[in-house]
Amino acid sequence: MTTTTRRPKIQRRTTLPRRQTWKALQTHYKSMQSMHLRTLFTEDPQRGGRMTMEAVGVLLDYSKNRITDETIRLLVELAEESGLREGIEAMFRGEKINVTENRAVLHVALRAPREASITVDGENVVPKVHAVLDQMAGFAHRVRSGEWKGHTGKRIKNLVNIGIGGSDLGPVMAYEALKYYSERTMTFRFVSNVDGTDFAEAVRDLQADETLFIVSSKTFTTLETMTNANTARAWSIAGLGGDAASVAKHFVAVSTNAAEVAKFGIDTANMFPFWDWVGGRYSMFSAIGLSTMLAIGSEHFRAMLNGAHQIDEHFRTAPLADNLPALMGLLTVWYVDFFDAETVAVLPYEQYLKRFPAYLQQLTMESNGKHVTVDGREVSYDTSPVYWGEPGTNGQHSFYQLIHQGTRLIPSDFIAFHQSLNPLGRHHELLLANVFAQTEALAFGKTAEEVKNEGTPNWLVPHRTFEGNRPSNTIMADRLTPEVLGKLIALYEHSVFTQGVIWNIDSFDQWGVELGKVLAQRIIPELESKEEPPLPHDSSTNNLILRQRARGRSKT
Ligand code: G6Q
Repeated sequence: MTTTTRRPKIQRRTTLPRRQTWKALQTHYKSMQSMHLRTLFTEDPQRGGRMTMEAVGVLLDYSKNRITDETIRLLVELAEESGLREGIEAMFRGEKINVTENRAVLHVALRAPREASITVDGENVVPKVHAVLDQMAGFAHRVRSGEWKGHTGKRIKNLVNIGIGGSDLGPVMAYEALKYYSERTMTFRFVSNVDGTDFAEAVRDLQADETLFIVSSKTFTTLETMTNANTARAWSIAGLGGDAASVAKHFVAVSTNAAEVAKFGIDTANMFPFWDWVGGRYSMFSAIGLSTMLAIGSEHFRAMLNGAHQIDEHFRTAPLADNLPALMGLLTVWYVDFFDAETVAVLPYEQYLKRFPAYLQQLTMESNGKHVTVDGREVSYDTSPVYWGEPGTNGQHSFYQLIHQGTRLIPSDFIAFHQSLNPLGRHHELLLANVFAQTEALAFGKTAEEVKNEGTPNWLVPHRTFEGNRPSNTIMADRLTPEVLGKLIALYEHSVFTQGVIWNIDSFDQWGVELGKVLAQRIIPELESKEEPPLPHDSSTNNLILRQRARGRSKT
């Protein structure tokens, strides 16, 4: 992790709660606090249409939010006052907006068209991006066509991506999301956890002579990834008759760290680079997406980039009031800081998006889970909510109970597609009927009177009453294509950016995650050493270590 000792120049902004618009929003909130969505919809029969926006083929119906035109006006004003416009421009200009790591934040350059120009430290990075994309495309073609042979001359049939966090969650999510478009004659596996079970289960039915490993790590020093990579190398060499030269045909690397890649024994000719201005959780459109490209082919991969680029341009150019990601980010701020919402549910009604909530957890919470502003002052307001979710309709049969009738307010994003990739009988109509029914029920509920009129005995009425007024967004596109997936990801990335600008935090560092990377290092030798080690921890940690030494198998 690079840091500079000199504090960078940071523009000090008026503390958020002292801003005029923030105060105006507080006053406005008082009038909205008990305003019911039933009233808002009754008073304005056109609301559903009026509060629906479409941009580059993505529809956002935000009418079922606890807002009025005045709320939007104030939130947009807050965004202007907080410098969202300037923030967007600074990001696209390649300024080092990740101040604590002194880095530019340019995932948008990863999906810029060939002819674009985006400069970092005076260098146009777009040609480099396209050179790597071309390198990836050439490699993907050779593997998919069977031209790339394994050490024994066999065709590669299995692909295992080894990586963790940002070097895993995007690739897994994209593979699952785009499985429909994937090369079905190949098997794709993803190993992330240092728990040996992850590796063991991933390769148990694979043959080493048909298996290619992609070691994906920005730093190429991450404990989990390097442990799994070493285990994979041993497994692969053992399965290939003990010939270490086989590594050249069965291992490639994706990294920013050529020296460590070479040290591991992977020829840097088989390395796909990216750059320090690509954050881990923003890296799935870089070479970290190599497994995605191998699965879906380079044309589909480029379509995904193109989709993300369309949202980038929309975010950069659309007026804030008509700007999908900006609006989504501002609505999150509205619920978190005024309604005290602690979580946001993301509910994709698309089985292929089953890993999308897990991917979003990292994107949102690692980005905006911060308690100090960019200039190091403690915030006096809440920042990132907890994001969570599961695909519908499954969730309806479990945790939706709490969203409907619990004591917490959980703003929810419903994601759905007009067309199914697997149109079977009535399945898709039933699926979509559930999306629309859920958002309707959450917003409007069922009054005690309605429940009574159904003949419900009095004592049961409170249990069967739904107060409603539970906010939701409905996000729709025609069908889940690589291009649409690119759009969805960019939509949330920029929503996260918008939130970060309002909260005046660095959305692009992750010191809490860095801490996790060093903490275990101290305990590893205490578990592994033959001699009884001196244990300097608290009594609980010392006891746990002693018990593990006595009962675990790690003692050698
Ligand atoms: C992402 C985080 C983190 C990172 C992993 C893997 O923004 O920094 O999730 O991606 O820790 O790091 P490497 O790619 O360096 O192995």
